[in-house]
Amino acid sequence: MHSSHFGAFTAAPGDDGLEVRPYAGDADPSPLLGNLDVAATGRARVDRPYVRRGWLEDGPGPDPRRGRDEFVPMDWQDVVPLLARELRRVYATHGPAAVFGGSYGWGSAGRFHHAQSQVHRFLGSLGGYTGSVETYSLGAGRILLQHVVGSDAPVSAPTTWPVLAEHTELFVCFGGMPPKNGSVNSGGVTRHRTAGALREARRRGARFVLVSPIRDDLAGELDAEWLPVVPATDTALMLALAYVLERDGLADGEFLRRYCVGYDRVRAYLVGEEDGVAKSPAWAAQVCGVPAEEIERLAHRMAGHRTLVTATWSLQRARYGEQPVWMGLALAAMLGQLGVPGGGFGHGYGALAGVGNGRVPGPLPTLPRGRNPVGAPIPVARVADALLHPGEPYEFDGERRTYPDLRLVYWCGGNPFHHHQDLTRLRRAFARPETVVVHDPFWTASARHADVVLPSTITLERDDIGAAREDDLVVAMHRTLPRYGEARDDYEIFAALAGELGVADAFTEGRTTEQWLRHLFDRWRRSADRPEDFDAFWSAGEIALRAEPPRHVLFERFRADPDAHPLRTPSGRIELWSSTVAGFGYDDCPGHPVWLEPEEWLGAPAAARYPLHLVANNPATRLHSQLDHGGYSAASKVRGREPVRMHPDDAAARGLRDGDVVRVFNDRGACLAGLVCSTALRRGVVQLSTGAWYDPDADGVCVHGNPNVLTRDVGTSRLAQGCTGQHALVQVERYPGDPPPVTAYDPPPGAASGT
Ligand SMILES: Nc1nc2c(c(=O)[nH]1)N[C@H]1C(S)=C(S)[C@@H](COP(=O)(O)OP(=O)(O)OC[C@H]3O[C@@H](n4cnc5c(=O)[nH]c(N)nc54)[C@H](O)[C@@H]3O)O[C@H]1N2
Ligand SMILES: Nc1nc2c(c(=O)[nH]1)N[C@H]1C(S)=C(S)[C@@H](COP(=O)(O)OP(=O)(O)OC[C@H]3O[C@@H](n4cnc5c(=O)[nH]c(N)nc54)[C@H](O)[C@@H]3O)O[C@H]1N2
Ligand SMILES: [Mo]
Repeated sequence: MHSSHFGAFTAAPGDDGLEVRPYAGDADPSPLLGNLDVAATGRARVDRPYVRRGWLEDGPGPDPRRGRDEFVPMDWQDVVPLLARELRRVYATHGPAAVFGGSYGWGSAGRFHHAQSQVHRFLGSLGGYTGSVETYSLGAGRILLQHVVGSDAPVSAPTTWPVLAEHTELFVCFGGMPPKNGSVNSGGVTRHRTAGALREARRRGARFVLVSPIRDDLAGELDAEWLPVVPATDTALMLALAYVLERDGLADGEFLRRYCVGYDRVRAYLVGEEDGVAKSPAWAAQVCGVPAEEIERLAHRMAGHRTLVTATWSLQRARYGEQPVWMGLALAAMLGQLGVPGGGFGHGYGALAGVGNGRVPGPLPTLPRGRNPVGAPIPVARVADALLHPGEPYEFDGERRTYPDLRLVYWCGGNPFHHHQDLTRLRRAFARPETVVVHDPFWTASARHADVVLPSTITLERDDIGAAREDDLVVAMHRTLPRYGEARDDYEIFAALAGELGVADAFTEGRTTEQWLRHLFDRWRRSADRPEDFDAFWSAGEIALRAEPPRHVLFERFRADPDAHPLRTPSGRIELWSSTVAGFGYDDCPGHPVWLEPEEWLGAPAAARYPLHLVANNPATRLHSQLDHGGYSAASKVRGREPVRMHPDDAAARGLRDGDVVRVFNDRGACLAGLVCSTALRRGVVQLSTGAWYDPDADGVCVHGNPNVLTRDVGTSRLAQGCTGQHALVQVERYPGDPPPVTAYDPPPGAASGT
């Protein structure tokens, strides 16, 4: 057995590369397994340690050549003392806060070789590091929910699938529940249940409303009614639905009085007492493009049925992303069905396979991350700001903070040149530190922008234990492939560095990898009170933690008795108006949900020059940037470029045809992509998913199709400072002449090419 973020499987080297068979117990295995074919090849792999020539010859220091320089091959025996010396210098001269070890990223499944835990333990053993908080996934949603319901329960403990499948009559899905996304779960997923649960609900007679600019955000078999909303305007639509409920006496006054605070403020805003604008269907229709009559009708349907309001995480991965989450919750509160089986609110159903599967009780076998005495982590998506503006102040969740002075960046298990916005700016930011270290199995753009590149093994090249919070099994991840080239496990790399730096005992605790696996297993077994022993587990390949997801209803206890089970908010109630948030005085996130016009949407002045709204969503054919050169991802490319989808009318207006190589651009940058015409898109909207490996030409144009050259590097608001990468305004035109070759998977100058 083995495990990945997109499913468990068995694999063996075969005649045509790696032969992969999905785990037999998985009724709905992920097509992303189709990218593993390249795992047995050396394509795009880092074969040995490398050091950037400019850094080697001129020493550490800010350097605009990062990402354009050539590399010098090194032996492990030379690179380990070299890097150890540099770490010693930086810690001694600048202290631990000067080391950025946030190292955001998904890495691979597997609890011991979890790259971020490894790098955090290692840097912790050296005295600590500046870390990061929150995620690119749902930074705004989680921080907002902490304030308004006192926890992230709508994300981490939402009503589970069996309950929805049985009780929900109407699913109103803002952003849908994209089938492509349910295939993935952080830490692994052995049984994919999302599609099956939705099918069951449909069979029972549940109806679905999809509110999204893109039709395929819900499975076709669910027969959804599609409301092709203008991107970034969901809050306006939600406000108008709420307005109708209020106007027509359909709001549940009893629920709002007993379980919520601040509805009077929301009501005043809805009816126009606050700002003179009634948030009527006619008002919203002008903003969101959904006709007023349809808004009226939907509001009445919602009030007349057991209704689940669900919002994808994409809604909050955009400017003012706090608002649709808050307003979605407020809308559900007005329906009075929070805490009722099948009704209420969810945030992120379908975003990950685990959402709605319920949590397994008790601990999991995980590697302790160790201590980090350095406080004041940065909000994760503010990394370029931190590098570019050391010592400058910024606002975050009610605090005024100062960016640290970062001198060394250490990344292990993430790909910032995949996940961050405005990559041209990120390049400038990466020119600032004195040293950048990256561990990765592959020559990613982040590795290319490093000074020291250390080749990690891939998960198939090592033994590990797989487990995830919302999954049914603990998986024995058996080593399947020999190591490529001179790749080493991150653990071994850190152990060697720790030895050189005199902290071996603190880091390794004297254990080999195998001893660690047994140790983590035994510790888990004791605390979870399990009978199995390691050897039996290892040969069986799996341990079942449960057979089925539990039946759980969000806010059920709170509903039963809000005095005995108050929420962890200042009022103990759902805060539709938050005195805490209001007290921060942020005009970009005031005290109750509001419609705020983002700088980039189809109604903004900027749309005169860039009239298309880009949806840069998570990719259907891979996990982020991982295995972009794998078979399933490669098959989706158009003339070697990432597909950009567009409505045929928008294409015709530009004289474009299916299969054209096009240039997608705005003031921040440009990329090439391959055109796919599709009526699944609302007119005026184009979709270019994330994850094509960044491949900048001399002018910084990504010739492969990474949308993060186009997105804007700005926080959701001063409250959450979340990632806003989902949206940008762009224009699209035909690329004249022969497009340049894509070289993203070829090694950089000086490095050997894998086979
Ligand atoms: N425009 C835009 N941008 C976005 C988003 C968006 O919606 N729009 N979505 C955002 C979201 S939600 C997320 S979560 C981020 C994801 O961003 P990331 O998590 O950074 O993306 P991955 O491609 O998964 O990067 C993981 C890296 O770890 C490496 N790796 C795998 N296994 C190992 C290992 O064992 N050891 C080491 N050292 N490395 C390993 C992989 O090769 C890969 O380079 O992207 C964000 N970026
Ligand atoms: N196959 C695959 N699955 C994944 C991932 C992956 O890389 N590949 N990444 C995983 C990760 S880390 C995360 S965080 C989740 C992310 O989960 P989400 O954030 O939910 O995923 P996205 O695909 O970015 O966006 C979902 C859909 O929202 C719609 N949308 C965009 N903007 C708007 C808007 O303004 N209004 C409305 N109503 N809809 C909008 C888009 O059409 C898009 O397809 O996905 C996870 N699942
Ligand atoms: Mo994410």
